[in-house]
Amino acid sequence: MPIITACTMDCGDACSLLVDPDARTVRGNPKHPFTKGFCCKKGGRYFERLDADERITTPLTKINGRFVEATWDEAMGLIARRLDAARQHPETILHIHGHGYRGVLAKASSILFQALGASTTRGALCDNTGITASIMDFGALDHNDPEDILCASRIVNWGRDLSRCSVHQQALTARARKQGTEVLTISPGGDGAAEFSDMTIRVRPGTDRFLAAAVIKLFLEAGDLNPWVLTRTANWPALRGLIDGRTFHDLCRACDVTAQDAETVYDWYADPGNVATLLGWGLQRHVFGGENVRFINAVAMLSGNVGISGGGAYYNISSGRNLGTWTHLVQGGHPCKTRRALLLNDLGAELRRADPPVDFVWIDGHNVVNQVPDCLAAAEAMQRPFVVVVDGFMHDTAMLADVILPPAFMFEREDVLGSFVHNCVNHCAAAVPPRGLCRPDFDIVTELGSRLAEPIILPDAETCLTEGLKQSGIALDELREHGFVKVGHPRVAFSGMVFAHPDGLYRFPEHLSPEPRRDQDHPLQLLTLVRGESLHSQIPEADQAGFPTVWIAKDCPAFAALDPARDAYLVTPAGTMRVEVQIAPGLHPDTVIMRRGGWMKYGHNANVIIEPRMTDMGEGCAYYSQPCRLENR
Ligand SMILES: Nc1nc2c(c(=O)[nH]1)N[C@H]1C(S)=C(S)[C@@H](COP(=O)(O)OP(=O)(O)OC[C@H]3O[C@@H](n4cnc5c(=O)[nH]c(N)nc54)[C@H](O)[C@@H]3O)O[C@H]1N2
Ligand SMILES: Nc1nc2c(c(=O)[nH]1)N[C@H]1C(S)=C(S)[C@@H](COP(=O)(O)OP(=O)(O)OC[C@H]3O[C@@H](n4cnc5c(=O)[nH]c(N)nc54)[C@H](O)[C@@H]3O)O[C@H]1N2
Ligand SMILES: [Mo]
Repeated sequence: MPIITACTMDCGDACSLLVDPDARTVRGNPKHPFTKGFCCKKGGRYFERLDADERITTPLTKINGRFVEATWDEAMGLIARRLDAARQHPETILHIHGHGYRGVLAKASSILFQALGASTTRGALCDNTGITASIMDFGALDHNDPEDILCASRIVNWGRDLSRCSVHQQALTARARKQGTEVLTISPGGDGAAEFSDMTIRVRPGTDRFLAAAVIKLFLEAGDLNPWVLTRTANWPALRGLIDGRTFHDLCRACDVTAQDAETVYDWYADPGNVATLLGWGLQRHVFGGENVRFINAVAMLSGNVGISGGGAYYNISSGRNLGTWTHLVQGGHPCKTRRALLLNDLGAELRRADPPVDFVWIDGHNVVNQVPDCLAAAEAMQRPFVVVVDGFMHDTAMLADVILPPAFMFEREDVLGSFVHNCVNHCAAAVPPRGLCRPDFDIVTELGSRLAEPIILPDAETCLTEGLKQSGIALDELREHGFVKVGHPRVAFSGMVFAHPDGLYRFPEHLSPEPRRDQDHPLQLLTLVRGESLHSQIPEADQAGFPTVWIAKDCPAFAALDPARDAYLVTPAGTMRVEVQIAPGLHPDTVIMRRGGWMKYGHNANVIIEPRMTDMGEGCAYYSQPCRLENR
């Protein structure tokens, strides 16, 4: 009998899944309104990860530079002693938590270290730039129900890699197309988007704000802006001033599109019928990523496509919006009001500078040393403190640990979670027992709290789950039985163009920043994009043989200059990597694509040569503004 469970990986599709514990197979739950009976490659092959030979299934402690097996009692005793010592000065404790596993119980480590008053991280590697931008525009993070896209006459897929990052949104788009909805994709190209689009437009990466501004310019020139829409906005004169100050051709040149392409985008928004806009997360991983998002939202707004069915600007919703917290049920601890927070984007330098220095680090759900820019600096800085990593693989972060604790992964432990795309709360059931000595993170954290000299006592898991579900009125038993509950929200966000700012009005961006000048020695731009078959760095080690591949277009200047008979290197101001070069038809000529998540120990991690660069909003990470070149050596 298949068991209904759910994926807890960091992905907006957040699938409800049917797991056959005997056959060890996974498929999508046909009853779930978003999953609709199928799942992606990374979820479908998750048992490969659970059953992998290289999985760590016993606690390990490092002795004289080598990992040796330990009992849970030994490992936890050692950690509790080190934590008790560091607790004299709580800011010397650092907690680093990623979104490697999501859920209500998954919050346990953050809640424990908050109760300890430990240092934490600030800024974000993922989507915070676009979130900040969207909140500045709309006053809150919200979008129409994902299914409402079926009511659109046209869809503008502005930079989402649907076939890799969201197969369910891809399926919805395909359904819409069957009904006659047309799809336009705007991206740097080379992504295969033509397969699910009626039309594609290639933009210079990082510069979408200029394309959006050119479209607004055409609206102004045509004089067809809806006066009522303008009454729903607070600062139209400021945006208008920005657009008036630039020529249409300068705007097109800045984003490297033809006048005809910009006119096409204008037609898509200006023609009769409603237009839904999907905003990708890639376009905000640039130094002006926040402005990019704000200008795209502005096009959706000005064309009258916000607050209506079949329209809307889809960035994300908050995955926590349908769930509550259980922090208030914790006993013990004296959390400080203001915790020290180290900037994630430049973690190595932040750790080096930290005063008082960090003595104890707890890392869970995050291959952080692999994923931050300048990851060699992060690795170096991790040598000093006592480091505990809760993870099941010997990746770049785990290798630096003093103690590795093996967690039970999804399907092996229970949790409940939401999505940053749809409004279902899913139940992740423990469908199979944990392998070896692996234990749920919640149990590990609970035990750690209770072992401290001054204990911190967490409520039991049942209480936490019940508390987390209270706000949406979901009964845990009902959720356990059905596997998911859809939480009611208005189908249309910001209906009637009433926004969440106190005055109910929309806010336009008030700056249009020039794109930084290209460095002559590094004329290309490195995009480190997601791979379809795995999530971030959760890549089987066997797949990381040889040299990593990069893709360029045939009209990239490096293509003619490279001698295929000689070794190729990817070079940035931060360093050099040996690579294999392949062709991606349709890719912007100044762009190099590498699929992200490869490990340092195999020479596959681009973050070794990516410099820390901040985005304009939300302390995000501008990975994709990395200048580079390709050369033979
Ligand atoms: N299979 C798989 N799915 C995933 C993940 C994964 O690792 N693997 N990760 C999950 C997570 S945490 C996230 S954040 C999302 C990421 O999902 P996405 O944001 O979709 O992924 P990216 O590959 O970062 O970027 C998407 C697209 O943005 C385009 N792009 C880059 N720069 C620009 C630009 O300046 N303008 C425009 N218009 N387009 C641009 C690229 O062509 C790329 O195809 O996916 C989630 N889903
Ligand atoms: N160059 C470059 N780097 C990037 C990006 C980029 O665009 N370019 N994008 C960034 C983005 S969008 C993101 S979201 C981050 C992702 O960065 P991370 O959050 O570090 O992502 P993963 O590599 O998936 O690592 C998650 C880890 O969680 C572990 N894990 C899974 N389940 C559990 C569990 O139940 N318990 C515990 N304790 N651990 C578990 C996995 O084994 C894995 O090692 O990377 C960022 N890194
Ligand atoms: Mo992400």
